[in-house]
Amino acid sequence: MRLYLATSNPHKIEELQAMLEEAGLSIEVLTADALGGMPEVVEDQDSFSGNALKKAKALATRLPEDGMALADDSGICAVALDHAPGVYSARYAGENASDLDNLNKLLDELDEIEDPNWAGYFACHLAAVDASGQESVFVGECHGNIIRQPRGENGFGYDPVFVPEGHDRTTAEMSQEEKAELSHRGIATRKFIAWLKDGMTV
Ligand code: ITT
Repeated sequence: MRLYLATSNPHKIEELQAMLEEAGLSIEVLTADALGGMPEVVEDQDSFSGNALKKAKALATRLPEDGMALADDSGICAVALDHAPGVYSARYAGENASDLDNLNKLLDELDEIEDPNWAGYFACHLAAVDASGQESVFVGECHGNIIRQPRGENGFGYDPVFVPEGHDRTTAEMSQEEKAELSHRGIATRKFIAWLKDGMTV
């Protein structure tokens, strides 16, 4: 079987590839580039699962018979902001916003609130779609706190302002392996790997 990662985010590709390769599955892990690139997808669904399925299905139209498309829709949810930015995490500060713009917008929104609740969580919904159109979704969440002063150089996106429950470092201060142990993407990916191992001859 060949698995095609339906994402154009290089950080997600790196994290997913590392976890899938470490799992020792006898599958080939490729990116959308092997199928001519990731098709343009408008992420207009109101749920992570809806957007993840939309991305996986878009790439699945190009799959070879033994292929499977895997898409990740993820984001950060702040309790004090009624779970925003959520599905809008990648464009919270506008359509072409950078990770830094989005992170600053999150901190600005929280600063608007007097004595805000800093609790939040990352969510990752992984959608798998095979060449016959069969769909499955795997969910992971990582709960913790958002912090006012960004810390750390690793990871991407909102990592510098997120400290997982039971830890005192941000996910940007952790190695990729440490982050994968506890992250939303790590949890969802391990569920996907278990499902693959359970149901398929790989
Ligand atoms: P694709 O749609 O091509 O996969 P994207 O970056 O646009 O890439 P999303 O629409 O799923 O992905 O948006 C996710 C955003 O949420 C991402 O841009 C980050 O800002 C944030 N995010 C998701 N996972 C994260 C993580 O592990 N660490 C930090 N920020 C994360």
